[in-house]
Amino acid sequence: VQLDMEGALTARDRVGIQDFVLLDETTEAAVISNLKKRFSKDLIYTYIGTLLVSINPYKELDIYNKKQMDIYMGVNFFELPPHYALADNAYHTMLTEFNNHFILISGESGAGKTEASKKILQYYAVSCPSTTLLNTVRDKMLMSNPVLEAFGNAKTLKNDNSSRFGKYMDIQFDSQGDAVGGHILNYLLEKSRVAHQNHGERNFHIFYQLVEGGSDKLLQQLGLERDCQHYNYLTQGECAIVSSINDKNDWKSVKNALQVINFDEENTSHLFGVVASVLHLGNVRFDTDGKGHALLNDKTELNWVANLLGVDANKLLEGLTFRKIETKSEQVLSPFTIDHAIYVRDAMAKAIYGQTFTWLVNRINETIENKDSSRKTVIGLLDIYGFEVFYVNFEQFCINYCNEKLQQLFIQLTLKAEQEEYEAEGIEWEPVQFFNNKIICDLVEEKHRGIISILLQDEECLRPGDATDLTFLERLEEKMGNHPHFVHKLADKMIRKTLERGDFRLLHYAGEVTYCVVFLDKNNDLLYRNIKDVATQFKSSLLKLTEMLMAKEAWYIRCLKSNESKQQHFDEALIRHQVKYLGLMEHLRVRRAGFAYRRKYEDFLKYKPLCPATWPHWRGLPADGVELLAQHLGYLPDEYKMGTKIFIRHPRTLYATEDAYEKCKHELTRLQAKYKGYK
Ligand code: AD9
Ligand code: MG
Repeated sequence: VQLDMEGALTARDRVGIQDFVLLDETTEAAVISNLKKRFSKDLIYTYIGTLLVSINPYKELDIYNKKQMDIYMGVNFFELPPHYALADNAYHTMLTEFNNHFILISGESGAGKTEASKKILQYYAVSCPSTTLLNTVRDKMLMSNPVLEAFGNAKTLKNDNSSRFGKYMDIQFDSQGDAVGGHILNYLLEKSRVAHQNHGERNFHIFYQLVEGGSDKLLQQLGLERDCQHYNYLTQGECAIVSSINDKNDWKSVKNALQVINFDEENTSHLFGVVASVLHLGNVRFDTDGKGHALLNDKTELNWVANLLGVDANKLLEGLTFRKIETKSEQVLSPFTIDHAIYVRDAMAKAIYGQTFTWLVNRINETIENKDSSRKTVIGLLDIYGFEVFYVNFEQFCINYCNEKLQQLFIQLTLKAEQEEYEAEGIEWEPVQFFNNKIICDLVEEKHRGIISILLQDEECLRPGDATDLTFLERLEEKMGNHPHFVHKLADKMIRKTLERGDFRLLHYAGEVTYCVVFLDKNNDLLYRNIKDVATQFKSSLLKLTEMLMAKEAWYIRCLKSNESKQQHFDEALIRHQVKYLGLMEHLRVRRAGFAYRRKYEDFLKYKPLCPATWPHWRGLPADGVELLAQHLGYLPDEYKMGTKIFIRHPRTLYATEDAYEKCKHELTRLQAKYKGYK
């Protein structure tokens, strides 16, 4: 990366400005033009104060090497072009203040969240102090990535390596700043992908990796053919082969990674046995008898499933083709129709895969967790599936709801909290208007009135014969009335034309999405119940996540997608849309008018050695001490404000003080050593 010097106008013209706060004008056009200029020079990172904006370059840049990492270690935020400094500053703040942090990485599908989170993890793994023992833990943390991506990522229309689960990873540090362990929380894997993929999309990578890369012996043991086309679950999207993906090579990496994270032979073979069983299950086919009941077409695949999972084949068949009705005195088996049997087969495949994924995360946690009880601080990395407008399935509804919640968290912690703080502190302030998406979060999650509540209440109101998803839709329409973010077919004659029967549309912060209530097929009570359990669990796990994050100090990376075709091209309209909905302009306005840094008086007084004439004899209130100190340090009146703490407008002011303090400390230590020598 070239250093872009803010002072030199020519450099500015050439590579743009590295911090939007320093732009001459805060118009959207100026912001986009700056992003474009930088993008054309491969400068994909730009600051808004301490927030990092990143644009997906869709090409490998030589900026993620050890040399670059070394340059960024321990530097002040604005000394170098935006890159690793955010990760480094979170780390150093954690060390000096001994508190917990998290880095929220957001952006739509394909914007570069997962890549960013991997780069940060690498930075910590490479740059923190290390010992052989710690290196092992770090290798394990790093190697958990290819494994989880193999099982939890897939090619979608938006992204060839799209995360189909949400991931929150805590990296634990001891008081010396050594990365000593980690913990992963996973959120709602998109299990429906196991049994169904849209055109142009694939199942989870691991299936193709196994079929393409597994040895002849392994495939034979698992009863698999070396041909993806042979498997029902791998062919629906009609794109088993993807030019950007090398399944054979990825298979090798995954096998290697599994070894690093302590998967022994037995665990590994168990894991691949389960993966293979899902493929066999997808090929179990049914015929119908004269009465419309499902009959197994051929036993071969079923036997493989039973064999690989270690269950009784007859029991398995019974489960796939009969419903068991239990009364007080007896059990009755009622045969399924073909459709129902297929549904149960797919549900079983999804459940097996979903549980395996959870098991995998637990196993990884066991190997990376640091069990010693000494106090540790953490930096959490949040990389969740991005907002999408493509699908109508229920998981998509949850994914978009999750993105809505994270946007709300961002608003609360930045725009809202920041402005409220100025007001509370009595600091003069021109309020900045912003769109608060709380209204959409409420629409989904509010008690008694939100979509999820209506979904849960619905069961109680269900009468026999009422078994249609449209009753749910009617109740939604009735309850939501004229909510500005809910559109249904009764709302408007114009809309009625574009909305199909059974559809409703949400106006999310990031765009409109049409959902189809077919996902709530109540004829299928298993699916219906399953969805309700998901909805309930997901809502409460998101609540827990936001509570946990609120207790930590936040850093933000906002990822922008440069274009829809995965090319090295800057699509202005697409970028403008993202700049808008991510609230970057509002954030910039707040940052520009505001104070980048604030410190408690007691904390700021640590700089008192810089003013030896006054201290140690001075006695008085901390606020008065800070005022004296600020004057002594030459802070201009416009540069800082005093509330219940000191507010400092530009980071460089604080950094200059910090640098002077470090030098002073160094000098003191030197003198002490010298003095000791004399003694
Ligand atoms: V999703 O919500 O999981 O569908 P992400 O995670 O936002 O999405 P991802 O990080 O997977 O997107 O990036 C998509 C692709 O863009 C990657 O596979 C890379 O090919 C490409 N990419 C993203 N960031 C970079 C980068 N910093 N350098 C080079 C990148 N390529
Ligand atoms: Mg991702």
